[in-house]
Amino acid sequence: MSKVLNYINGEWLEGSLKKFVPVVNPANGKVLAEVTQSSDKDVHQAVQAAKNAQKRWRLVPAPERAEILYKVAHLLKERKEVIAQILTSEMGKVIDEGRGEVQEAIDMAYYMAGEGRRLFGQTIPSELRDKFAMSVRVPVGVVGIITPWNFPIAIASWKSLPALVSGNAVVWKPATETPMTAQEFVKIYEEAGLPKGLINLVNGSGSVVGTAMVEHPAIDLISFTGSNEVGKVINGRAGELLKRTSLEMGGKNAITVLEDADLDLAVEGILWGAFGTAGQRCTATSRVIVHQEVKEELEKKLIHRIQTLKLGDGLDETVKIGPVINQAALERIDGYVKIGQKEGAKLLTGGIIVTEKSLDKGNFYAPTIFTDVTPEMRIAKEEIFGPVISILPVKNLEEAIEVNNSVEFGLSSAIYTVDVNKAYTAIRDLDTGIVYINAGTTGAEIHLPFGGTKGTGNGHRDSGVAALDVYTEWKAVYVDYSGKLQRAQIDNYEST
Ligand code: UN1
Repeated sequence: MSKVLNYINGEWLEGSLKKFVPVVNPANGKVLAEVTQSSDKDVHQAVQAAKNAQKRWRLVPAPERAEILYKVAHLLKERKEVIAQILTSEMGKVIDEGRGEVQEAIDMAYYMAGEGRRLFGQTIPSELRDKFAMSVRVPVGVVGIITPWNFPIAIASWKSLPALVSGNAVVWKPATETPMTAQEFVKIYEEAGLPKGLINLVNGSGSVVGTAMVEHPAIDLISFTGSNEVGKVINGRAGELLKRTSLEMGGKNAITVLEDADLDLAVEGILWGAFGTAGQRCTATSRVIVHQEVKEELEKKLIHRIQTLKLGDGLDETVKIGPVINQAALERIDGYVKIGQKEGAKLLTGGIIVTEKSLDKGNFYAPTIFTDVTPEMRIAKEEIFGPVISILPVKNLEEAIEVNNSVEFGLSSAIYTVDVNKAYTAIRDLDTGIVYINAGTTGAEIHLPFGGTKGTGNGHRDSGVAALDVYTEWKAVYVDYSGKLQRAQIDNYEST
Protein backbone atom coordinates (compact mmCIF):
# COMPACT_ATOMS: atom_id res chain seq x y z
CA MET A 1 0.00 0.00 0.00
CA SER A 2 1.52 3.31 -1.01
CA LYS A 3 1.95 5.83 1.76
CA VAL A 4 1.56 9.60 1.53
CA LEU A 5 3.95 11.38 3.88
CA ASN A 6 4.57 14.88 5.11
CA TYR A 7 7.18 17.07 3.46
CA ILE A 8 9.04 19.18 5.99
CA ASN A 9 12.27 21.08 5.39
CA GLY A 10 12.86 19.17 2.18
CA GLU A 11 12.33 15.72 3.68
CA TRP A 12 9.50 13.20 3.35
CA LEU A 13 8.56 12.23 6.89
CA GLU A 14 5.95 10.26 8.78
CA GLY A 15 3.66 12.33 11.00
CA SER A 16 4.25 12.08 14.73
CA LEU A 17 0.85 10.49 15.46
CA LYS A 18 2.21 7.28 13.85
CA LYS A 19 -1.19 6.76 12.35
CA PHE A 20 -2.38 6.40 8.75
CA VAL A 21 -5.80 7.07 7.26
CA PRO A 22 -7.01 5.38 4.04
CA VAL A 23 -7.47 7.40 0.84
CA VAL A 24 -10.58 6.06 -0.85
CA ASN A 25 -11.72 6.25 -4.47
CA PRO A 26 -15.27 7.65 -4.20
CA ALA A 27 -16.30 5.93 -7.45
CA ASN A 28 -15.78 2.39 -6.19
CA GLY A 29 -14.74 2.41 -2.53
CA LYS A 30 -11.25 1.05 -3.30
CA VAL A 31 -8.41 2.13 -1.02
CA LEU A 32 -5.80 3.93 -3.13
CA ALA A 33 -3.18 4.72 -0.50
CA GLU A 34 -2.91 5.75 3.11
CA VAL A 35 -1.94 9.12 4.44
CA THR A 36 0.09 9.93 7.52
CA GLN A 37 -1.50 11.89 10.37
CA SER A 38 0.25 14.75 12.13
CA SER A 39 0.10 16.63 15.40
CA ASP A 40 1.02 20.14 16.52
CA LYS A 41 4.65 18.89 16.78
CA ASP A 42 4.82 18.39 13.02
CA VAL A 43 3.23 21.77 12.46
CA HIS A 44 5.81 23.36 14.70
CA GLN A 45 8.66 21.66 12.86
CA ALA A 46 7.23 22.80 9.52
CA VAL A 47 6.81 26.37 10.73
CA GLN A 48 10.38 26.51 12.03
CA ALA A 49 11.67 25.27 8.67
CA ALA A 50 9.49 27.80 6.86
CA LYS A 51 10.61 30.64 9.06
CA ASN A 52 14.30 29.91 8.52
CA ALA A 53 13.94 29.43 4.78
CA GLN A 54 11.91 32.61 4.38
CA LYS A 55 14.70 34.72 5.89
CA ARG A 56 16.83 33.96 2.80
CA TRP A 57 14.01 33.69 0.27
CA ARG A 58 12.77 37.22 0.83
CA LEU A 59 16.18 38.49 -0.30
CA VAL A 60 16.16 36.51 -3.56
CA PRO A 61 15.11 38.90 -6.36
CA ALA A 62 11.52 38.21 -7.40
CA PRO A 63 12.46 37.49 -11.07
CA GLU A 64 14.81 34.80 -9.77
CA ARG A 65 12.09 33.36 -7.54
CA ALA A 66 9.91 33.33 -10.64
CA GLU A 67 12.40 31.14 -12.54
CA ILE A 68 11.41 28.31 -10.21
CA LEU A 69 7.74 28.99 -10.84
CA TYR A 70 8.33 28.69 -14.60
CA LYS A 71 9.87 25.28 -13.96
CA VAL A 72 6.85 24.36 -11.84
CA ALA A 73 4.62 25.37 -14.76
CA HIS A 74 6.60 23.24 -17.23
CA LEU A 75 6.57 20.20 -14.94
CA LEU A 76 2.84 20.54 -14.31
CA LYS A 77 2.31 20.69 -18.05
CA GLU A 78 4.46 17.63 -18.63
CA ARG A 79 2.59 15.69 -15.95
CA LYS A 80 -0.89 17.00 -16.67
CA GLU A 81 -2.35 13.60 -17.56
CA VAL A 82 -0.75 11.70 -14.68
CA ILE A 83 -1.92 14.23 -12.10
CA ALA A 84 -5.39 14.40 -13.64
CA GLN A 85 -5.73 10.62 -13.31
CA ILE A 86 -4.65 10.70 -9.66
CA LEU A 87 -6.95 13.63 -8.95
CA THR A 88 -9.95 11.91 -10.53
CA SER A 89 -9.22 8.67 -8.67
CA GLU A 90 -9.12 10.24 -5.25
CA MET A 91 -11.67 13.02 -5.72
CA GLY A 92 -14.11 11.65 -8.29
CA LYS A 93 -14.55 14.50 -10.80
CA VAL A 94 -14.69 13.32 -14.41
CA ILE A 95 -11.33 13.09 -16.14
CA ASP A 96 -11.96 16.01 -18.50
CA GLU A 97 -12.52 18.20 -15.47
CA GLY A 98 -9.48 16.66 -13.79
CA ARG A 99 -7.41 17.76 -16.78
CA GLY A 100 -9.07 21.17 -16.70
CA GLU A 101 -8.19 21.55 -13.06
CA VAL A 102 -4.51 20.74 -13.64
CA GLN A 103 -4.61 23.25 -16.50
CA GLU A 104 -5.85 25.84 -14.01
CA ALA A 105 -2.74 25.21 -11.90
CA ILE A 106 -0.51 25.41 -15.01
CA ASP A 107 -2.09 28.75 -15.95
CA MET A 108 -1.62 30.03 -12.44
CA ALA A 109 2.05 28.97 -12.39
CA TYR A 110 2.82 30.84 -15.63
CA TYR A 111 0.81 33.84 -14.53
CA MET A 112 2.45 34.13 -11.12
CA ALA A 113 5.89 33.49 -12.63
CA GLY A 114 5.21 36.55 -14.77
CA GLU A 115 4.42 38.49 -11.62
CA GLY A 116 8.05 37.98 -10.60
CA ARG A 117 8.90 40.70 -13.13
CA ARG A 118 6.04 42.95 -12.04
CA LEU A 119 4.96 42.89 -8.39
CA PHE A 120 4.32 46.54 -9.05
CA GLY A 121 4.44 49.19 -6.40
CA GLN A 122 3.74 52.86 -7.02
CA THR A 123 5.72 56.07 -7.19
CA ILE A 124 3.80 58.98 -5.78
CA PRO A 125 4.78 62.67 -5.76
CA SER A 126 5.80 63.87 -2.33
CA GLU A 127 4.26 67.08 -1.01
CA LEU A 128 7.77 68.33 -0.20
CA ARG A 129 10.56 69.42 -2.50
CA ASP A 130 13.55 67.16 -3.05
CA LYS A 131 11.77 64.21 -1.58
CA PHE A 132 10.82 60.97 -3.34
CA ALA A 133 7.91 58.76 -2.32
CA MET A 134 7.05 55.20 -3.36
CA SER A 135 5.30 52.08 -2.18
CA VAL A 136 6.70 48.56 -2.45
CA ARG A 137 5.27 45.13 -1.76
CA VAL A 138 6.97 43.03 0.90
CA PRO A 139 6.19 39.42 1.88
CA VAL A 140 4.00 38.71 4.89
CA GLY A 141 6.31 35.94 6.19
CA VAL A 142 5.07 32.41 6.83
CA VAL A 143 1.77 31.60 5.19
CA GLY A 144 -0.47 28.74 6.35
CA ILE A 145 -2.70 27.42 3.61
CA ILE A 146 -5.63 25.11 4.20
CA THR A 147 -7.24 23.70 1.06
CA PRO A 148 -10.36 21.65 0.24
CA TRP A 149 -10.78 18.35 -1.61
CA ASN A 150 -12.99 19.65 -4.43
CA PHE A 151 -10.16 21.48 -6.24
CA PRO A 152 -7.10 19.83 -4.71
CA ILE A 153 -4.52 21.33 -7.05
CA ALA A 154 -6.14 24.46 -8.52
CA ILE A 155 -6.90 26.05 -5.16
CA ALA A 156 -3.51 25.04 -3.77
CA SER A 157 -1.96 26.74 -6.80
CA TRP A 158 -3.99 29.93 -6.27
CA LYS A 159 -2.54 30.18 -2.79
CA SER A 160 0.98 28.75 -2.87
CA LEU A 161 2.20 30.35 -6.12
CA PRO A 162 1.47 34.02 -5.29
CA ALA A 163 2.73 33.38 -1.75
CA LEU A 164 6.06 32.04 -3.02
CA VAL A 165 6.68 34.55 -5.79
CA SER A 166 6.07 37.31 -3.25
CA GLY A 167 8.82 35.95 -1.00
CA ASN A 168 6.84 34.01 1.61
CA ALA A 169 7.29 30.45 2.87
CA VAL A 170 4.34 28.06 2.99
CA VAL A 171 2.97 25.49 5.41
CA TRP A 172 0.21 23.58 3.65
CA LYS A 173 -2.49 21.36 5.07
CA PRO A 174 -4.37 19.67 2.22
CA ALA A 175 -7.75 18.00 2.67
CA THR A 176 -7.52 14.48 4.13
CA GLU A 177 -9.47 13.12 1.14
CA THR A 178 -6.97 14.33 -1.50
CA PRO A 179 -3.39 13.97 -0.20
CA MET A 180 -2.09 12.19 -3.31
CA THR A 181 -2.67 15.19 -5.55
CA ALA A 182 -1.03 17.37 -2.90
CA GLN A 183 1.97 15.05 -2.87
CA GLU A 184 2.32 15.32 -6.67
CA PHE A 185 2.27 19.11 -6.47
CA VAL A 186 4.91 19.18 -3.75
CA LYS A 187 7.12 16.74 -5.70
CA ILE A 188 7.01 19.21 -8.57
CA TYR A 189 8.07 22.08 -6.33
CA GLU A 190 10.91 19.89 -5.11
CA GLU A 191 12.02 18.96 -8.65
CA ALA A 192 11.76 22.55 -9.81
CA GLY A 193 14.46 23.37 -7.27
CA LEU A 194 12.48 25.28 -4.67
CA PRO A 195 14.88 25.61 -1.71
CA LYS A 196 14.00 23.38 1.23
CA GLY A 197 11.70 24.76 3.87
CA LEU A 198 9.75 26.99 1.51
CA ILE A 199 6.93 24.54 0.97
CA ASN A 200 5.98 22.20 3.78
CA LEU A 201 3.18 19.68 3.59
CA VAL A 202 1.52 18.62 6.83
CA ASN A 203 -1.21 16.00 6.53
CA GLY A 204 -3.82 15.55 9.20
CA SER A 205 -7.19 16.61 10.49
CA GLY A 206 -8.46 20.15 10.56
CA SER A 207 -9.11 19.97 14.26
CA VAL A 208 -5.50 19.05 15.05
CA VAL A 209 -3.30 20.36 12.23
CA GLY A 210 -5.55 23.25 11.17
CA THR A 211 -5.96 24.41 14.76
CA ALA A 212 -2.22 24.19 15.41
CA MET A 213 -1.60 26.34 12.33
CA VAL A 214 -4.06 29.00 13.43
CA GLU A 215 -2.58 29.01 16.93
CA HIS A 216 1.08 29.06 15.88
CA PRO A 217 2.59 32.48 16.62
CA ALA A 218 5.04 32.26 13.70
CA ILE A 219 2.34 31.76 11.06
CA ASP A 220 1.49 35.25 9.90
CA LEU A 221 -1.42 34.54 7.60
CA ILE A 222 -3.98 31.79 7.15
CA SER A 223 -5.40 31.40 3.66
CA PHE A 224 -8.38 29.07 3.81
CA THR A 225 -10.92 27.69 1.36
CA GLY A 226 -13.67 25.53 2.80
CA SER A 227 -16.92 25.66 4.73
CA ASN A 228 -18.38 28.74 6.40
CA GLU A 229 -18.56 26.84 9.65
CA VAL A 230 -14.79 26.29 9.76
CA GLY A 231 -14.00 29.70 8.24
CA LYS A 232 -15.84 31.45 11.07
CA VAL A 233 -13.90 29.52 13.70
CA ILE A 234 -10.59 30.36 11.99
CA ASN A 235 -11.50 34.01 11.65
CA GLY A 236 -12.66 34.27 15.25
CA ARG A 237 -9.46 32.90 16.71
CA ALA A 238 -7.21 34.61 14.17
CA GLY A 239 -8.97 37.86 15.05
CA GLU A 240 -8.01 37.48 18.69
CA LEU A 241 -4.42 36.75 17.70
CA LEU A 242 -4.37 39.57 15.13
CA LYS A 243 -3.36 37.04 12.51
CA ARG A 244 -4.20 37.86 8.91
CA THR A 245 -6.76 35.69 7.15
CA SER A 246 -7.99 35.25 3.61
CA LEU A 247 -11.17 33.20 3.56
CA GLU A 248 -13.03 31.71 0.64
CA MET A 249 -16.19 29.89 1.64
CA GLY A 250 -19.67 28.94 0.52
CA GLY A 251 -21.89 29.84 -2.37
CA LYS A 252 -25.55 29.56 -3.33
CA ASN A 253 -25.11 30.57 -6.91
CA ALA A 254 -27.97 31.26 -9.28
CA ILE A 255 -28.50 31.39 -13.01
CA THR A 256 -31.26 33.76 -14.04
CA VAL A 257 -33.07 32.96 -17.27
CA LEU A 258 -35.09 35.86 -18.69
CA GLU A 259 -38.00 35.55 -21.12
CA ASP A 260 -35.87 36.63 -24.10
CA ALA A 261 -33.04 34.15 -23.44
CA ASP A 262 -31.79 31.48 -25.80
CA LEU A 263 -33.25 28.59 -23.80
CA ASP A 264 -31.13 25.85 -25.34
CA LEU A 265 -28.01 27.77 -24.45
CA ALA A 266 -29.33 28.35 -20.93
CA VAL A 267 -30.05 24.62 -20.52
CA GLU A 268 -26.44 23.78 -21.39
CA GLY A 269 -25.18 26.40 -18.93
CA ILE A 270 -27.43 25.10 -16.17
CA LEU A 271 -26.48 21.45 -16.64
CA TRP A 272 -22.77 22.22 -16.74
CA GLY A 273 -22.94 24.63 -13.81
CA ALA A 274 -25.12 22.39 -11.65
CA PHE A 275 -23.89 18.90 -12.40
CA GLY A 276 -20.25 19.44 -13.36
CA THR A 277 -18.06 18.14 -10.49
CA ALA A 278 -21.37 16.58 -9.25
CA GLY A 279 -22.32 20.03 -7.96
CA GLN A 280 -19.32 20.12 -5.63
CA ARG A 281 -17.89 23.50 -6.62
CA CYS A 282 -18.30 26.60 -4.55
CA THR A 283 -19.30 28.17 -7.86
CA ALA A 284 -21.85 25.44 -8.67
CA THR A 285 -25.27 26.50 -9.91
CA SER A 286 -27.72 25.55 -7.21
CA ARG A 287 -30.61 27.89 -8.06
CA VAL A 288 -32.28 28.69 -11.37
CA ILE A 289 -34.31 31.88 -11.29
CA VAL A 290 -36.60 31.80 -14.29
CA HIS A 291 -39.07 34.22 -15.81
CA GLN A 292 -42.50 32.63 -15.35
CA GLU A 293 -43.29 32.90 -19.11
CA VAL A 294 -40.52 30.45 -20.02
CA LYS A 295 -40.49 28.30 -16.89
CA GLU A 296 -42.36 25.31 -18.30
CA GLU A 297 -40.43 25.20 -21.52
CA LEU A 298 -37.13 25.42 -19.65
CA GLU A 299 -38.18 22.62 -17.31
CA LYS A 300 -39.13 20.36 -20.22
CA LYS A 301 -35.82 20.94 -21.92
CA LEU A 302 -33.88 20.32 -18.72
CA ILE A 303 -35.66 17.06 -17.97
CA HIS A 304 -35.08 15.91 -21.53
CA ARG A 305 -31.34 16.72 -21.52
CA ILE A 306 -30.69 15.39 -18.02
CA GLN A 307 -31.45 11.83 -19.23
CA THR A 308 -28.36 12.00 -21.45
CA LEU A 309 -25.93 12.61 -18.59
CA LYS A 310 -24.17 9.36 -17.83
CA LEU A 311 -23.20 8.70 -14.22
CA GLY A 312 -20.16 6.64 -13.34
CA ASP A 313 -16.45 6.43 -12.63
CA GLY A 314 -14.86 9.69 -13.75
CA LEU A 315 -11.98 7.80 -15.37
CA ASP A 316 -14.41 6.55 -18.02
CA GLU A 317 -14.25 9.22 -20.76
CA THR A 318 -17.95 8.84 -21.60
CA VAL A 319 -19.11 9.64 -18.05
CA LYS A 320 -20.53 13.11 -17.42
CA ILE A 321 -21.27 12.98 -13.68
CA GLY A 322 -18.91 11.38 -11.18
CA PRO A 323 -19.50 10.41 -7.56
CA VAL A 324 -19.73 12.74 -4.58
CA ILE A 325 -16.82 12.67 -2.18
CA ASN A 326 -18.04 10.26 0.52
CA GLN A 327 -20.92 8.59 2.26
CA ALA A 328 -21.48 11.54 4.60
CA ALA A 329 -21.88 13.86 1.59
CA LEU A 330 -24.34 11.43 0.02
CA GLU A 331 -26.42 11.45 3.18
CA ARG A 332 -26.27 15.23 3.54
CA ILE A 333 -27.47 15.71 -0.04
CA ASP A 334 -30.26 13.18 0.43
CA GLY A 335 -31.20 14.93 3.68
CA TYR A 336 -31.63 18.21 1.78
CA VAL A 337 -33.80 16.51 -0.82
CA LYS A 338 -36.07 15.26 1.97
CA ILE A 339 -36.15 18.76 3.47
CA GLY A 340 -37.14 20.17 0.04
CA GLN A 341 -39.98 17.69 -0.27
CA LYS A 342 -41.20 18.52 3.24
CA GLU A 343 -41.05 22.23 2.45
CA GLY A 344 -43.43 21.65 -0.44
CA ALA A 345 -41.07 22.00 -3.40
CA LYS A 346 -41.94 19.84 -6.40
CA LEU A 347 -39.37 17.17 -7.31
CA LEU A 348 -39.08 17.06 -11.10
CA THR A 349 -36.39 14.45 -11.43
CA GLY A 350 -33.74 12.61 -9.39
CA GLY A 351 -33.85 12.75 -5.61
CA ILE A 352 -32.32 9.33 -5.05
CA ILE A 353 -29.07 7.68 -4.03
CA VAL A 354 -28.10 5.53 -7.02
CA THR A 355 -28.05 1.85 -6.11
CA GLU A 356 -27.79 0.14 -9.49
CA LYS A 357 -25.34 -2.75 -9.48
CA SER A 358 -22.36 -1.21 -11.31
CA LEU A 359 -22.41 1.93 -9.16
CA ASP A 360 -23.35 0.64 -5.74
CA LYS A 361 -19.80 0.63 -4.38
CA GLY A 362 -19.43 4.35 -5.07
CA ASN A 363 -21.17 7.47 -3.78
CA PHE A 364 -23.54 8.39 -6.59
CA TYR A 365 -26.48 10.76 -6.36
CA ALA A 366 -28.92 11.17 -9.24
CA PRO A 367 -28.97 14.69 -10.74
CA THR A 368 -31.93 16.34 -9.09
CA ILE A 369 -34.25 19.21 -9.99
CA PHE A 370 -36.80 20.82 -7.72
CA THR A 371 -39.28 23.36 -9.04
CA ASP A 372 -41.80 25.80 -7.54
CA VAL A 373 -39.21 26.61 -4.93
CA THR A 374 -39.64 29.84 -2.96
CA PRO A 375 -36.77 31.97 -1.63
CA GLU A 376 -37.66 31.17 2.00
CA MET A 377 -37.18 27.42 1.65
CA ARG A 378 -33.99 25.99 3.10
CA ILE A 379 -33.10 24.32 -0.22
CA ALA A 380 -33.10 27.81 -1.75
CA LYS A 381 -30.86 29.29 0.93
CA GLU A 382 -28.36 26.73 2.19
CA GLU A 383 -25.37 25.35 0.33
CA ILE A 384 -26.05 21.70 -0.59
CA PHE A 385 -22.75 20.95 -2.39
CA GLY A 386 -24.23 18.22 -4.56
CA PRO A 387 -26.08 17.71 -7.85
CA VAL A 388 -29.31 19.45 -6.82
CA ILE A 389 -30.95 22.54 -8.32
CA SER A 390 -33.95 24.56 -7.25
CA ILE A 391 -36.04 26.42 -9.81
CA LEU A 392 -37.58 29.66 -8.56
CA PRO A 393 -40.09 31.43 -10.84
CA VAL A 394 -40.11 35.26 -10.97
CA LYS A 395 -42.08 37.97 -12.79
CA ASN A 396 -39.29 40.26 -14.02
CA LEU A 397 -35.61 41.20 -13.87
CA GLU A 398 -36.05 43.28 -10.72
CA GLU A 399 -37.51 40.35 -8.81
CA ALA A 400 -34.82 38.03 -10.23
CA ILE A 401 -32.08 40.28 -8.87
CA GLU A 402 -33.82 40.50 -5.51
CA VAL A 403 -34.06 36.71 -5.28
CA ASN A 404 -30.47 36.29 -6.46
CA ASN A 405 -29.27 38.64 -3.73
CA SER A 406 -31.49 37.27 -0.96
CA VAL A 407 -29.02 34.58 0.21
CA GLU A 408 -26.21 34.98 2.72
CA PHE A 409 -23.54 34.12 0.11
CA GLY A 410 -22.22 36.16 -2.80
CA LEU A 411 -19.80 34.16 -4.93
CA SER A 412 -21.08 33.79 -8.48
CA SER A 413 -24.17 34.62 -10.50
CA ALA A 414 -25.22 34.37 -14.12
CA ILE A 415 -27.93 35.71 -16.37
CA TYR A 416 -29.17 34.60 -19.77
CA THR A 417 -30.66 37.42 -21.83
CA VAL A 418 -30.09 39.01 -25.23
CA ASP A 419 -31.16 42.44 -23.99
CA VAL A 420 -28.00 44.48 -23.46
CA ASN A 421 -29.75 46.91 -21.11
CA LYS A 422 -30.87 44.08 -18.86
CA ALA A 423 -27.44 42.49 -18.98
CA TYR A 424 -25.74 45.69 -17.80
CA THR A 425 -28.37 46.28 -15.14
CA ALA A 426 -27.61 42.78 -13.86
CA ILE A 427 -23.85 43.40 -13.93
CA ARG A 428 -24.45 46.45 -11.76
CA ASP A 429 -26.95 44.95 -9.32
CA LEU A 430 -26.08 41.27 -8.83
CA ASP A 431 -24.33 41.24 -5.48
CA THR A 432 -21.65 38.61 -6.13
CA GLY A 433 -17.90 38.66 -6.69
CA ILE A 434 -18.29 37.01 -10.11
CA VAL A 435 -20.99 37.69 -12.72
CA TYR A 436 -21.51 35.84 -16.02
CA ILE A 437 -23.62 36.96 -18.97
CA ASN A 438 -24.88 34.11 -21.16
CA ALA A 439 -22.66 31.55 -19.42
CA GLY A 440 -23.14 29.44 -16.28
CA THR A 441 -21.81 30.21 -12.81
CA THR A 442 -18.60 28.16 -13.07
CA GLY A 443 -15.46 28.61 -15.14
CA ALA A 444 -13.52 31.40 -13.48
CA GLU A 445 -10.16 32.11 -15.13
CA ILE A 446 -7.07 32.49 -12.98
CA HIS A 447 -6.01 35.96 -14.09
CA LEU A 448 -9.20 37.53 -12.74
CA PRO A 449 -10.00 37.98 -9.07
CA PHE A 450 -11.82 34.99 -7.56
CA GLY A 451 -13.97 35.46 -4.51
CA GLY A 452 -17.25 36.68 -3.21
CA THR A 453 -19.23 39.21 -1.26
CA LYS A 454 -21.13 38.77 2.03
CA GLY A 455 -20.80 35.35 3.74
CA THR A 456 -18.63 33.94 0.97
CA GLY A 457 -15.46 35.55 2.18
CA ASN A 458 -13.79 38.30 4.14
CA GLY A 459 -13.08 40.74 1.35
CA HIS A 460 -10.01 39.10 -0.14
CA ARG A 461 -9.57 37.50 -3.54
CA ASP A 462 -7.77 34.35 -4.64
CA SER A 463 -6.07 34.45 -8.05
CA GLY A 464 -5.61 37.42 -10.34
CA VAL A 465 -3.41 40.32 -9.41
CA ALA A 466 -5.68 40.85 -6.38
CA ALA A 467 -4.15 37.73 -4.79
CA LEU A 468 -0.91 39.67 -4.30
CA ASP A 469 -2.71 41.92 -1.83
CA VAL A 470 -3.22 38.86 0.36
CA TYR A 471 0.40 37.69 0.31
CA THR A 472 2.15 41.03 0.57
CA GLU A 473 2.15 44.02 2.87
CA TRP A 474 2.50 47.51 1.47
CA LYS A 475 5.55 49.42 2.60
CA ALA A 476 5.57 53.20 2.07
CA VAL A 477 9.06 54.64 1.48
CA TYR A 478 10.13 58.31 1.63
CA VAL A 479 13.57 59.44 0.48
CA ASP A 480 14.49 62.99 1.44
CA TYR A 481 17.40 64.33 -0.63
CA SER A 482 17.06 67.98 0.42
CA GLY A 483 19.76 67.71 3.09
CA LYS A 484 17.62 69.48 5.63
CA LEU A 485 14.81 68.69 8.03
CA GLN A 486 11.52 68.97 6.19
CA ARG A 487 8.43 68.65 8.33
CA ALA A 488 5.51 67.17 6.38
CA GLN A 489 2.22 69.01 6.68
CA ILE A 490 4.05 71.95 8.30
CA ASP A 491 7.00 73.34 6.33
CA ASN A 492 5.13 73.21 3.04
CA TYR A 493 2.33 75.45 4.35
CA GLU A 494 2.61 79.14 5.22
CA SER A 495 2.21 79.77 8.93
CA THR A 496 -1.00 81.66 9.67
C1 UN1 B 1 -14.20 26.13 -6.27
O1 UN1 B 1 -15.22 25.52 -6.51
O2 UN1 B 1 -13.84 26.32 -5.11
O3 UN1 B 1 -14.80 28.75 -11.52
C2 UN1 B 1 -13.28 26.64 -7.32
C3 UN1 B 1 -14.71 27.55 -11.31
C4 UN1 B 1 -13.35 26.93 -11.14
C5 UN1 B 1 -12.87 27.08 -9.73
C6 UN1 B 1 -13.85 26.61 -8.70
N1 UN1 B 1 -12.43 27.58 -12.05
O4 UN1 B 1 -15.70 26.83 -11.21
